[in-house]
Amino acid sequence: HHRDCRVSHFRVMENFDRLRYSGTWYAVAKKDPEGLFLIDNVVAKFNVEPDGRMTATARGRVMVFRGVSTCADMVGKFQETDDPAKFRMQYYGVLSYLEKGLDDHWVVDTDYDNYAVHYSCRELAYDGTCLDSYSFIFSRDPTGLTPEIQRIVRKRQEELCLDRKYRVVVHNGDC
Ligand code: ODT
Repeated sequence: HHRDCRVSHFRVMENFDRLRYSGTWYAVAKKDPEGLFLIDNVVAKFNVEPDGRMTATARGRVMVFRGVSTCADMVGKFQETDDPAKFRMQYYGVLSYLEKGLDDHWVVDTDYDNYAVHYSCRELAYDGTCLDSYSFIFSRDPTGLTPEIQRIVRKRQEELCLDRKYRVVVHNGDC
């Protein structure tokens, strides 16, 4: 059969609970967008502010310009949409020369305690598929995911039409 790769048909987390999602997540795999930014040692910390809004910080090694990398702290604010698992992420670097922007930020799947699958499409094609996406696989444990959870994650990667597009994100203490 033919897989449905239209972004608007991708399933996301049902009844997403931002409080259970908060805390530290280690990126263990990533599908890069065009013009890679976050390279490795990526750690994201999600918070729920007193007013209920979700925010996050991310630290990691980033590409500053072609071939030059540095460790950076990024800050993100999340705007809500009609779907509780689909946000718009407004982000900027603590240092002005770092990337800034507004991206989709979808929580595709999570069990809150072990893994999370994130997805962002930056540019849609005429047919509703994605021309430029990035996606993070997050783990609560920096050493990785169990084989059982890896099976779930692989399924989600296929459903996002991104199977075999991911690379491993190393954590070696560089940042
Ligand atoms: O790495 C890339 O190539 C694209 C990513 C650019 C946006 C990074 C900005 C992060 C802002 C702080 C947010 C933290 C949480 C992020 C979780 C996942 C998506 C980046």
